[in-house]
Formats: sequence, C-alpha cells, structure tokens
Amino acid sequence: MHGVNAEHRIMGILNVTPDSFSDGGRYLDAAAAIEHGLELAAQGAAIIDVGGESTRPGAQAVSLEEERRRVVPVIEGLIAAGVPATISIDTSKLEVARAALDAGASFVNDVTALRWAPGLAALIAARGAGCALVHMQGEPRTMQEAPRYSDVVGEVVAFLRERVEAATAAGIERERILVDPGIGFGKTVEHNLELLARLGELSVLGLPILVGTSRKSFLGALTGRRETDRLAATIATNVIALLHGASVFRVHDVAAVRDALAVAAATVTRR
Ligand code: PMM
Repeated sequence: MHGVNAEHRIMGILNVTPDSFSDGGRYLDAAAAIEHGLELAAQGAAIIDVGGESTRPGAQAVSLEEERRRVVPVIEGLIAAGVPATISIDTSKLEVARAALDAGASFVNDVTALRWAPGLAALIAARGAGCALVHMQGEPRTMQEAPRYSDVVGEVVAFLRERVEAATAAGIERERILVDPGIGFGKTVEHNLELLARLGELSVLGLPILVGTSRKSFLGALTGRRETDRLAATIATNVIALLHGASVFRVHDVAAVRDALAVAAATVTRR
C-alpha cells in the first residue's frame, strides 16, 4: 500500500433537503438540522458538509432562493453554537456559496468541480476558502443513464488534474484543495469498484483525496440492502479507501466510520 494517511478526517453529511440521499427530509427543519450537525461534530466529524440540493441520480434542481433558505440558517446556527468543525457548503451555485461563506462556512464542496458557476472559483480564492474538486460524467439528472469510459481511473485523474490547474489559475491555494473521484457520479458499479481498487493512482495529483461512498446505490447492488441498511458496506469501502491513501471521508454515520478508520489507521502505520 502506498500513501496511507493516518491523519484522516471525517466529513459528516448534513443534507437539508426533502429528497436527500438517505435522510428522507428529517433535517428540513433548521433546528433539527443544527442539532444533528452538532451531533456529527461530537461524534468526530472535523468537517460538516451542509447541502440544500440533492445531487442523487435523477434529482430535480432546486431554485437558488430555496437552496439558500435551507442552508443559511443551519450554517448560522452551527456557527452560533460554536461547532468545533469546519463548515462546508455542498453547492454548485455561486450565490449559495457566497451566502454560506458569509454565514461562516469556509469550504465549498462543488460536485461540478467549479465548471458550472462562473465566478465561483474567484469567490473561493478571494475568501481564502478551501474546496473539493469532484469528478462527474454528465449531470446529476441523467448521469447514471449510460456512463462510459475507456479507462475510468485515467480519465478521472486527467479530469482532476485539469480542474486543479483551473482552480489554482483562479487563485485558489493548492493547499486548500481536495480531489474526489466522484463515486456514483456517472459511474456503473464496475466503475466505482475500479476507482476504489485503484484509488492510490490519484496520489499522482499530490493532493488529499476525499471519497464519498456512504450508503450509495452500488453498495445496494452488491449487498441487496436498502439505503439505510448499508452501514457495514459503507465501512468496508471507507476502510478500503483509507488503505489506498484517501484522507477525507464523507459519511452519514460518523461514529461508526470513525471507529473503523481509527483501527485501520492505527494498524497500517505499524507495517
Ligand atoms: N456525493 C453526494 C453528494 N455530494 N460530494 C463529494 N465531494 N463527494 C461525493 O461523493 C458526494 C458529494 C451524494 O450523496 P448524498 O446524496 O448522500 O449527499
């Protein structure tokens, strides 16, 4: 194994959407969402990823006003409560990112890798914020219809290299960038598994690797489990990702994944 990073961090998922991947709208109420975010931090999440628009396959787009209305009170509430975590905003919209940064977020998780919103890269640079650059083939509404690659890992690496160059050219500091293969974003089960098995190849980019496998549908395809019963499968993929050099893990179930990664990291450092 190369590039194993014992100093890993967990990014806890706080979806403030009625149709989110697995939370089923439980956190649409701002007070409940703030409470859940504080709980994720207490369980060991170093980053809380607040999202107001679902990017699950086939999801409908949300208006700018609605997305902002969902996320801003939650970020303000977490900051007011002194949450001991970095707040990340999961958005592809310039205005939502700006409002979130104004409210106290300091990281932008854009699944379009700063391709869709002109000015978003410049905003992140001007604020000195961090960002995740995520690989996606196609767009969320249709990306799972016919994903196709000749070499999925090579294409993901080339894409991320180009996006890192674009981000740094816009003034974002390299030290503030995470790269993410975009598990499930325009990928078949086979593509996702190949990316996990060869994740270490992303280390050529020289940047920390973020992975998001939590409860995703390829885990359902492999286990036959529904979304809320995929914790064991989620843990397996996160341990695999850690062994292949990932250092940030985006998950719903922070406490369980934290324990699994603590054991995995403590073991690999003794090799
Ligand atoms: N996956 C989802 C949403 N945002 N962001 C990053 N950086 N990486 C991911 O893999 C990712 C993401 C979809 O999952 P959700 O609907 O459970 O949030």
